[in-house]
Formats: sequence, C-alpha cells, structure tokens
Amino acid sequence: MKLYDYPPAPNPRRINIFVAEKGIEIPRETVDLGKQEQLTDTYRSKNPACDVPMLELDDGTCISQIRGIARYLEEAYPQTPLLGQTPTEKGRVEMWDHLAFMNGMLAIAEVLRNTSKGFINRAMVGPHDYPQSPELAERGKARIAHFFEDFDQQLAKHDYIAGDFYSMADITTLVTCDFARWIKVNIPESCTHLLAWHEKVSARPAVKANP
Ligand SMILES: N[C@@H](CCC(=O)N[C@@H](CS)C(=O)NCC(=O)O)C(=O)O
Repeated sequence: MKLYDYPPAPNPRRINIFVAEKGIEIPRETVDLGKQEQLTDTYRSKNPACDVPMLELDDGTCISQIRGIARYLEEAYPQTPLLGQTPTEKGRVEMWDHLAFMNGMLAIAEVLRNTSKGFINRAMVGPHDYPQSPELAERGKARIAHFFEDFDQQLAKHDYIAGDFYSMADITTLVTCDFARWIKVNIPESCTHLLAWHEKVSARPAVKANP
C-alpha cells in the first residue's frame, strides 16, 4: 500500500491526521503540486481526478477522494473508529464532514484559487483548466464568515463537530480553520466555542505530528 501525498496541502493533511490517529504506517510518495506532478501522464493514469491524496493498494487498485480513502482505511483498520460506530453516528459524521468540506474548505479554495497568481487558469482542482473569477473570490469570503458562525453554533451544543465524539468531521473542520490562514483569515474572536474546540483538537498528538 502507498499513499500519494503532498504534506503542505490541506487535503493530504486531512488523511495524514486520520492515518496518524489510527496508528497505521503507510509508505508515502510525494506528488509535488508546485511542479504540477499531479498532471503528469503517469499520475493521471492512476488517478484521473489529478489530485492528492491518493491510495494505491498492493493489487494496484487506486482510490482517490478523501471519502473513498477514509472509508477504505476505516474498514481495513477498524481500530480507533473515526467515521462513527452506530448508524446515527455514521450519518452525522458524513453530514458534518461534507458540510465542513463544502462550506469551509471549498469556500477558502474559492478565494485562494481565484486570486493567487499561482493558480492562473487553475481555478479548480482537477484535470481541466478554468480561468479565475474575481466574483467567486468575493463570494468565497462571505461563505467563510458564515462557515465559522455555523460551526461555532454547532459547537455551542456539542463537544465535537458530529456530536460528543471525535471524528473525521473534526479533522476536516480543523484543517479548514487552519487553511483559512492561507488567505489571512482567522477564526473570529466572537466564535468562542469554535476557538476553544480548535485549541483542544490542535493539542492531539496526531494533529501536532501533522502541522
Ligand atoms: N475532493 C478531493 C480534494 C483533493 C484536493 O483538492 N487536493 C488538492 C490539494 S489540497 C490537489 O490535489 N490539488 C491539485 C491541483 O491544485 O491541481 C478529495 O476529497 O480528496
């Protein structure tokens, strides 16, 4: 098994924390996004989505997309469950992980990829090129503010994002909050529940090992 990784980027960090929480050792191969190695023919033939992370199994099966990778690892290594244990927990982890990705991670990406010179004509992750759009960057800023408020409200009611247990939804939300710093946005002071939760989950050894 091999994990195709690029540690500086936020989505690979999600899986790296997930793997560390489970205590699994997986060999890594770096796909340097700075050199656009995700777009080479060799990598594309394994992962047509042209993104990282990606997991290659010993029989050559390739699984991309964090939901796919996390699901595989959760089933293959059930110790330290991170995707919920009961039907209700599993549903809630999926729900909140998806909300954090859609409303947080993608909102930040919307700002970054539509403003940074490094992403000219690469406004979207994937095999296809798209031009930047200043309007989308503006919308992204508004969406990030709402993401912080909505998740702060959830944490006013629960110790963790999907309920009273730590899960993949916490990992995605944590990585999203840290990713916001890339566009010089921090968790607002008014989001006291989110700030307290962020301090708590940032202290976990698996998180500290994957800064
Ligand atoms: N939906 C994907 C997101 C993966 C993703 O966006 N990865 C970024 C790094 S954070 C990437 O590979 N970017 C390649 C590019 O910018 O072309 C997943 O769930 O794995």
